[in-house]
Amino acid sequence: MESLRTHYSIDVTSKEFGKIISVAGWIEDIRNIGSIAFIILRDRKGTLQITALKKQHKEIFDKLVNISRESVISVEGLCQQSDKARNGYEIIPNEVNILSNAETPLPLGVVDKIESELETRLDNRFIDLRKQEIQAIFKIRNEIIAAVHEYLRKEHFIEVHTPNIIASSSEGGTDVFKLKYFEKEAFLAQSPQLYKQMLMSTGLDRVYEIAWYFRAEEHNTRRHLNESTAVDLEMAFIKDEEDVMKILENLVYNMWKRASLCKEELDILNQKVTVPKLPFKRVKYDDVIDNLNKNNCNLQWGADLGSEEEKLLGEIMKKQGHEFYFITKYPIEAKPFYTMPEEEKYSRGFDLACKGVEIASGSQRIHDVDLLINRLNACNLNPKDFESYLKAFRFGMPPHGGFGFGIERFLMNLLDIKNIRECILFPRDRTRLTP
Ligand code: AMO
Repeated sequence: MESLRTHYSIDVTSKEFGKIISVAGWIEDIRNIGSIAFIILRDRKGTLQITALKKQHKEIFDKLVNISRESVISVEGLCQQSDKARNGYEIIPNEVNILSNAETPLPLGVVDKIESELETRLDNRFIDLRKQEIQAIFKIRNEIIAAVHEYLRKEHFIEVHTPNIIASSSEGGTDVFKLKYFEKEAFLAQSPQLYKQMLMSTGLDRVYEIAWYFRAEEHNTRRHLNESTAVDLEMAFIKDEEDVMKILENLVYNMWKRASLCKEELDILNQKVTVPKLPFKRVKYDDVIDNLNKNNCNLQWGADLGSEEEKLLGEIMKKQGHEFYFITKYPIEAKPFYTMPEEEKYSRGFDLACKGVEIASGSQRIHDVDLLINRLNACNLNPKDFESYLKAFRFGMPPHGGFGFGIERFLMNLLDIKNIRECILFPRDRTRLTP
């Protein structure tokens, strides 16, 4: 089915040569060499050249050379082949309309050679996003999200939407944004954890959500956001966490594969994407600690890995040929209250890392309500605050598990982007609340 086009969004092909066509976009550049002017117009497809000849149409020539850069115009004119023009054709205008004037000076250049500071770029994100290399990130993001829907629906997961305004903290931690909810206190959800688990008691036994995470951690790092997105998933009737890990690695594989098909965008970003091989390596937490301590770390059993240790582990694993690896059998004390314990000290919790950065974490969950209450108490949480969640475990709850997989972390790894703020349109961090 052909998509609905607006009047101006023409993909110029050789079929248009010799015809009068209409185009519209932003003025990227104006080169006036006296008798002739070259105007580069940009739209979502790329750029094209408008060639204005003074002696042919003085009024139009004057109008075009006096418009400020980044103004929006529409042009009607003859499309003709030209070996000298950037795309092999040019448009000779016979009508020009200014749709919106850009003020001067611009807060940020679109095609300037000088690189601006990230802060300036984010302050002026609407202009930053006009750059083709920045747009490329979000076009790839769009593709990988499409791959998520495609793969998970094929595996019979249904997409759900759970509340973001909630009454008790979803991850049990203190890093929650509080807000006033009429007479009550509420929180912004750290994840859909409690709701996706409650859904496991309903018979909707495979669910996923493209979720918002709100985290009030005061960190200010290149890989943390205070508002981020994730693919969050839960599935019932599992044998153990291995069933969940299989879905996760296949999901990652499909997302990576879809990204590898974005040739145009990857070229713009000068990136190559190599689709990973399945299955991903599984390493037990105990072996990770041993391995790191053999490499001059001094980690106590039970500790969570810091970013430096994660990085070192990434290097060790890479030498062994593994860019992706699961860390499995975490100590129960290092995992949230809902994680299924195993034996005395361990759990059925895992992380998935890529090149030394955690990109997902998940587990088999506790489905027995008494054990869940024990774990809440052990984590110094009050079961009373979780009553509406616990209720769903009292009337038939199957064994289940799931994971949360950070979309911005994924993009950082996929495209080798150094700062996570580049991977979300309007980042929220410790100091940024606008735009
Ligand atoms: P966790 O807290 O480990 O697990 O989060 C899961 C994944 O989400 C991403 N992520 C973040 N990305 C950017 N900035 C942040 N502040 C941030 N916090 C998390 C990471 C991380 O691996 N409920 C569990 C998941 C589950 O067990 O289903 C959870 O939220 O990629």
